[in-house]
Amino acid sequence: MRQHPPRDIDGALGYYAFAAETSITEGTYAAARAAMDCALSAAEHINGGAKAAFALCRPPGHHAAIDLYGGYSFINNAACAAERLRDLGAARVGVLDVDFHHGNGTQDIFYERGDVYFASLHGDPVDAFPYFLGFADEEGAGEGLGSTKNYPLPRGTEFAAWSAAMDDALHRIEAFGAEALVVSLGVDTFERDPISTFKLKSEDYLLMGERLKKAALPVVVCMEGGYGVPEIGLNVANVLKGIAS
Ligand code: 5XA
Ligand code: ZN
Repeated sequence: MRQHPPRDIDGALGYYAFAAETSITEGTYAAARAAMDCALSAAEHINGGAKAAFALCRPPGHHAAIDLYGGYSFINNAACAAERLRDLGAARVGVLDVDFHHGNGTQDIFYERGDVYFASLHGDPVDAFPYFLGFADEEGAGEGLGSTKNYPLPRGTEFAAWSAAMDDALHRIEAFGAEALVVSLGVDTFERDPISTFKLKSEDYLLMGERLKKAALPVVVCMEGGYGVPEIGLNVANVLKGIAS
């Protein structure tokens, strides 16, 4: 129980941070705010009739929880998009997180909500960031019980096993009755991503996009992680091509 946020900046930094790698600089708020606005615009595009919209959010957002930052995330762009879709009339929204890292922030935000289904495929938190959430036995609580689904996957996971999990997640989102979908897209699932351990190949991202298209829901794609390799753009473009095919 933590009921008294410190007034002192050093204390506040520790109080609101769940990880130690995320710096705050002079431009951080403006950038985080712009990323959120980008996600909100994407949500408004699909509410206006577009089948899909891509929000190239930087910084990313899926680790930002109700009152915690970390993992380079300050404002949860995908959660803001989902909430905007709800405000604009979607009765139920699905959020599918396909970044290598669990979307702990998104899960936290919607954990007790029965109107937003959150599913995440990610490295097993036993040995992958963000470590503290993302286990298979986290299923939501209160009105949200049954609206959270985690797929922790082992090191070295290849597309066959990965896509079977995505298929299951999309079936659940469909069964939930989602009227719109928000995808937290990280391409740090790529085989040569320097900080992750999955083994997806560039051509797999095309298949990922085609499967998302098959879900036949208007979709907002929010950019999350992906690091240090020249294939980042290709992999993202392949997902978008698949959705647009
Ligand atoms: O999806 N999240 C990330 O890619 C950030 C991971 C930060 C690890 N220190
Ligand atoms: Zn990531």
